[in-house]
Amino acid sequence: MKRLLFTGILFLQIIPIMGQVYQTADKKASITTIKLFNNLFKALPEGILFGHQDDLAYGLGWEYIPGKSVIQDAVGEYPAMYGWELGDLELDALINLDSVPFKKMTSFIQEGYEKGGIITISWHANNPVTGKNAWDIGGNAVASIIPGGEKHALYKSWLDKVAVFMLGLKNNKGEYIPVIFRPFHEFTGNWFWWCQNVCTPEEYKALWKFTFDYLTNTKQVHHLLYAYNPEKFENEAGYLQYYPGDEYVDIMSFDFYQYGDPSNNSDFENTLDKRLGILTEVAKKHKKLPALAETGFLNIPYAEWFTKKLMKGIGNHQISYIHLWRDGGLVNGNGKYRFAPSQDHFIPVGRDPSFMDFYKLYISNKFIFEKKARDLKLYQ
Ligand code: BMA
Repeated sequence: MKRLLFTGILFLQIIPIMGQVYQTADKKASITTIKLFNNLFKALPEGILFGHQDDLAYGLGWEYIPGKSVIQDAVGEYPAMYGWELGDLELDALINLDSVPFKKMTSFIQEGYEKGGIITISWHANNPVTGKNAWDIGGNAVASIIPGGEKHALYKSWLDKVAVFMLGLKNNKGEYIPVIFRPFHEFTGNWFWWCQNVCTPEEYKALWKFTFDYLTNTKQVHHLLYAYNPEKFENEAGYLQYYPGDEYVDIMSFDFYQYGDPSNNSDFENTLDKRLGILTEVAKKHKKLPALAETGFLNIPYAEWFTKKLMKGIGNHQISYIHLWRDGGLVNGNGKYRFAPSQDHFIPVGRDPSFMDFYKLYISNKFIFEKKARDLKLYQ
């Protein structure tokens, strides 16, 4: 009897996760999170999910208009992925560093999820030692917040707030909405207090592991997928230099932007191609999802950037998603810059010259927007 009961319980636990081949880093991840992770692997041959930061909150010349979306304005369909940002949450602020109220952010996350899209969250946390923003690299901040460091207790109090926010993300059935969490990104740069110029690999790994353990084991947050995310790297060893280990990471990604004048060189597409090659190989070996976590060309001054540069660089690499960075909203950015094309009358010379090119990307069938994402039933 006892044995039967035991087998029964075991069986019940196994049924919902049958056919789930890929293990999430959080061994207690919610069923929906495990399903999302595995469905994203299954979706790899279907195309690349297309995302945009702060998409539902604001765009050129508007903010907080219910139902409005930058991508939907451009192509008639919402994106498949919505990115949001936690910076200043740790200070108990009601609005984030880009002027998005956290309460609205929670509703936007629910809205994106109900459309069948996926959610990713970054965190430009303030410098815990100097009290300045994320771009202040002073104070050996990472060494100071890991276990044993002077500001460790402060960092724990910050994670308590992150946990409260994450635990407030529920769907209309009361289940937690899975989130791709991408803290301490672009660490191979030199502009954040967690970057490689001010933080050793050991310190970074200790920070990552502590963050993971604290959120999962202490705070019981079990609906996060963790995205590891350098900026530049030249080979697999370079990519893995700050890697905390397979048991702490679900997604392997990187950020890569276009700078300069792309009309006279092929640097962007060549480097993107090369790095995606390294990424997809290493991700396959480690059974992680490969993704381009941030990309774009500020104001898109090269009208064919989307097809001739971005799509060219991506080529046939199978990655889970790409994510365009945010446009400048009315308050933060003065409505003056953008990463996504726009049909708005705020563009001084009529329709955004890159718009038609973006439309070509949209109809290329290589990318997944709202409708296909919904058809893929990523959470079931
Ligand atoms: C950066 C810029 C900043 C913004 C930050 C966090 O790359 O867009 O303006 O505050 O991301 O979203």
